[in-house]
Amino acid sequence: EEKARASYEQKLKNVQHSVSKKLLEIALAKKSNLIASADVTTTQELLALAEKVGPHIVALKTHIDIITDFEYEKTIIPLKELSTKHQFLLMEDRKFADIGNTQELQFKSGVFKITDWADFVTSQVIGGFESLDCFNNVGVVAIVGMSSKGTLTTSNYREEALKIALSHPNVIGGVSQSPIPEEILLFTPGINLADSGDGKGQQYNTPEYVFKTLHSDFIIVGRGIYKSNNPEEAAISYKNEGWNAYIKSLKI
Ligand code: 5FU
Repeated sequence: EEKARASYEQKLKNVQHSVSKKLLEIALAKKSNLIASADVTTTQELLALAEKVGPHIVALKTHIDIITDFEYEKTIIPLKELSTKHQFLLMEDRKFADIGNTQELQFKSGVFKITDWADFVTSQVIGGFESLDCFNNVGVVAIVGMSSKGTLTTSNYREEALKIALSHPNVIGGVSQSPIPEEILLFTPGINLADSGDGKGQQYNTPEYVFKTLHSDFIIVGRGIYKSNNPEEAAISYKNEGWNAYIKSLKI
């Protein structure tokens, strides 16, 4: 028997973490569940993309370590300004995967100083519960299951990963290609309307599929947007597809 998903309004009443609240508030205000993945390699491309897609997204996901000309002042300060101007959060997809002490150093030190600007980060939970303690000023999205072919995130792994995700106060949600308990938010990458894969192991689904079958909360779209001839138009399409699929999934 299928059960109707919890709405963003219902989730907003139940979530505790301030970052979860912000994400849900932005989703409702913009009628968007879209996170754009900015997998571009220069500051100029990053800022140009943020300017174009900013009004249509709830968050911009970065891999900040792929920016060739990264400079805190030239990259992060204007990016922060754009996030305020267009009301979106910054999600750094660092996928931390070490012991707590090392993750803390990677989070707070080096050139990126992720702790100073990210609203939320992704982390593997392979290092165990305490490895997530250092992220106490941001939200954590736990990697529960990956979208790539042959991933080792088997059902046993996912079950154990979820135990950590559900019990750790810093965790706001999980990345997964399977349903997860509705107490935390579900972020689903591997979304593309035109392709089913990328020839490098990525596997794609449509927004319609993931809202219906996984009860996802947020879709993450990379190449579908930033590789498009018109990234703003593409963002609007994914935003509308995602929102319509969400509305449909509210009905049993
Ligand atoms: F955790 C994950 C995952 O399981 N699959 C992913 O694809 C993260 N990702 C990220 O989402 C990946 O690192 C890319 O940044 C993005 C997907 O990009 P695409 O261009 O839409 O395939």
